[in-house]
Amino acid sequence: MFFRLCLVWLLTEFSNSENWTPGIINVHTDVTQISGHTNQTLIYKTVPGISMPECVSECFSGASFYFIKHNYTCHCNSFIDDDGSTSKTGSGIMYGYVLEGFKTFTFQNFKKLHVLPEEKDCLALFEKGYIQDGVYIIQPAGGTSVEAWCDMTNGGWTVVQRRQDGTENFYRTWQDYVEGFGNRTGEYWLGLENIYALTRVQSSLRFEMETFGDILPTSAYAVYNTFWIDDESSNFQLHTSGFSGDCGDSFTVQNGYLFTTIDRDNDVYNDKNCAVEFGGAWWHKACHQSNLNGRYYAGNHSSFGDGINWDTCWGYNYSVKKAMMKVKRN
Ligand SMILES: [Ca+2]
Repeated sequence: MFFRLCLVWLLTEFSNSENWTPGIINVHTDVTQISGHTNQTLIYKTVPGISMPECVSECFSGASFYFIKHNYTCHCNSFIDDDGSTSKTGSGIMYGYVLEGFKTFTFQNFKKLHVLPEEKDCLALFEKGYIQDGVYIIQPAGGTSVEAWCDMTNGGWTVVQRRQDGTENFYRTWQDYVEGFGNRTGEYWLGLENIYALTRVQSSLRFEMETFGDILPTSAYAVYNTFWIDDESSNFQLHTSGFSGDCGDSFTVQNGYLFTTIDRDNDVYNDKNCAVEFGGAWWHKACHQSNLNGRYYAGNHSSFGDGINWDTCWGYNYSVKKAMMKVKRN
């Protein structure tokens, strides 16, 4: 796997970015502290006369560079893999405030910066001028910093769940679902704690799903203009309403129910655990009309209701190719 990671040190005032001046070329080799990136060499390159939004944009264009204004810096970095090739795919942005300035900057410092507050969600980043889809660090109010895929194309949605190729295991425990898991550039679950923190402000939830093209319709969406979950002491009880969409409402029926995982039965199905029965953690009743954390069956399946199902559209025997859940403040 090749990784490319963009690091953007946040400016407090973007409007002054035209005054930025180039830093010096620097090379770090000790980057193994960065989660998910090991055995790689990091190269900085200076680029003069570039604004913060341009810096972010450059992160996704394949260039790597570094620049500085006083103690505020913006990094976009490319990782070079062991075989010497650079990755042009994948993306990520991390950003923060360099307290100690460029001269003393190290990746140990970066790790400290990593946990400082950033924008609270993808919408806030979007409103700051970050218009490229990708991985950003967010810190929901009252929550902790977490990486999330931001859908900027559609105006700053924070992706909380994504299925697309079956590479990630979603048959997981309570603790995994609480904390989140997966690769932010691929399949992942953001974590119930993070979803709880994100939805403490009035938010909408949008589902987007896509089939393998062998069934109609080939895609569908559903939006709920009210969506929040309670905290862990309430087993992340679901609150949602205000459906609109183009292939039926398979989620409102879960409203008011608690989250159930394979090792934590909070559903109302006596004697059975819905997450075990249907292969996926969800706000199960007894049990579900939607099951987006279900098994990745890749289309038709003879088993009942244990795939990535959206019943009102494709029934209980078709597991979609792609599914996404994303949240945005109203
Ligand atoms: Ca049960």
